[in-house]
Amino acid sequence: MCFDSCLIKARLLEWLKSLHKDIIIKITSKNVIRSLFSVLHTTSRDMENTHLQPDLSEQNGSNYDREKELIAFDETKAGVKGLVDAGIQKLPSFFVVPENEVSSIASPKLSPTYVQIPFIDLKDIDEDTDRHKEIVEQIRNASETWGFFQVVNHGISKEVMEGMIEGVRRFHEQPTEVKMEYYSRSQRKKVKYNSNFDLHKAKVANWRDTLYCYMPYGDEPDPEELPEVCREMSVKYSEHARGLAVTILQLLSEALGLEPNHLIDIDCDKGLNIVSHYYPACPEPNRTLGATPHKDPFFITILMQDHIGGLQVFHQNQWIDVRPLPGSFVVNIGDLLQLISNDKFKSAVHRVLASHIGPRISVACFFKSHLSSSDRLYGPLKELLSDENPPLYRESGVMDYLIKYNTKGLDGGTTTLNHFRL
Ligand SMILES: O=C(O)CCC(=O)C(=O)O
Repeated sequence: MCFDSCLIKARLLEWLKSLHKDIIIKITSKNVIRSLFSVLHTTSRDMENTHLQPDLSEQNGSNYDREKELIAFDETKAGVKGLVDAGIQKLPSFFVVPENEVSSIASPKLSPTYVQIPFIDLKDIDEDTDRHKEIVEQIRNASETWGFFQVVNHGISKEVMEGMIEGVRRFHEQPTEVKMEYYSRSQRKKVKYNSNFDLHKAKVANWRDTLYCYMPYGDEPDPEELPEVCREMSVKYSEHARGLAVTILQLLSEALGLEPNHLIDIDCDKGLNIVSHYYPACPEPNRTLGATPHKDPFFITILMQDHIGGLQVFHQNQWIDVRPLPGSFVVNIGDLLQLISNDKFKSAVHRVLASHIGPRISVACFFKSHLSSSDRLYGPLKELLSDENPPLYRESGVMDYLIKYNTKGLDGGTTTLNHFRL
């Protein structure tokens, strides 16, 4: 048996013991994770039946050591998928949202069908001047009112989109012993995987695991650094996503009344983070979230989601479902674009619901400037300012912005922008 799986065994055992102090577990099975968690499941159910055992998710009493539990979970390097594979039926308490927030998760999932994020068809964008103007107008309207829109006829083929989703699935579904080689929280690693980037900062953990590939323009990782199971697709997908980002940033520049290349010229597309999420089916979806409400910190996000659904945007005081539309991308405005547009464009709060159905897979491409090669400061664009429209923010480097954003982790959508407001 390999060292890694012994380590997983030992850590899971320790964790289980800390949860169920009365259990003595003898490790005999090869399939350690599954058997250990079966014990957890069976024991917690049996004990519940005999009213002997407190609810695992309610261990907020004086004996509950949250940080210890987080560390034990992190050290398994198996992520949320590891818990699900092990047959867990009750959520560890660090995944459980506070009681006062449960109603918004458990309430009927579907928002009214007549309220949808704007849908923009990019067909003929370069063929016809009137059509081009119409699309710019739609993008302006969507960015001012929703901060979210969906695009179709964007030029990226179904094969590339499905190939990337499959590559992400292959990565997350390979044996833990293989996947754990990538498990890391180091800021320096361009390619890594973990569960909850903000595990030790956020109030509640999310029901998802994530693979991160930082692919800045001209400084991409050596392809050998990318996981073999999704290497080819990640490279191909990054090229296509970058092309689409250029188109969208040109349209956004025009929508701000600027030259088409304005946002490209100030490097809004140079740093690309491809963040590939895997949301396993959840045994108690009404008690946790796939992603806590948040705003994205960067300029724009281009998101591809599979057919499962669960993404919601907070609009006019209600959660609106972003329904999966085959072949489409979701585009949203990030905080930094809100800042440089001097609040003309909106960075909107969004979240992902957990579900009994899964896994759900999504791939978010975050566009920012390349952190290590740019010391550019970003403030409200001078071309947009006037006596009637004075600057609302002070200038900030992207790194400063991210440090501020990351100190809290996903935090329910309270805005980092306020720190930079004049
Ligand atoms: O998975 C999704 O649909 C959304 C992901 C997201 O909001 C994020 O990565 O910031």
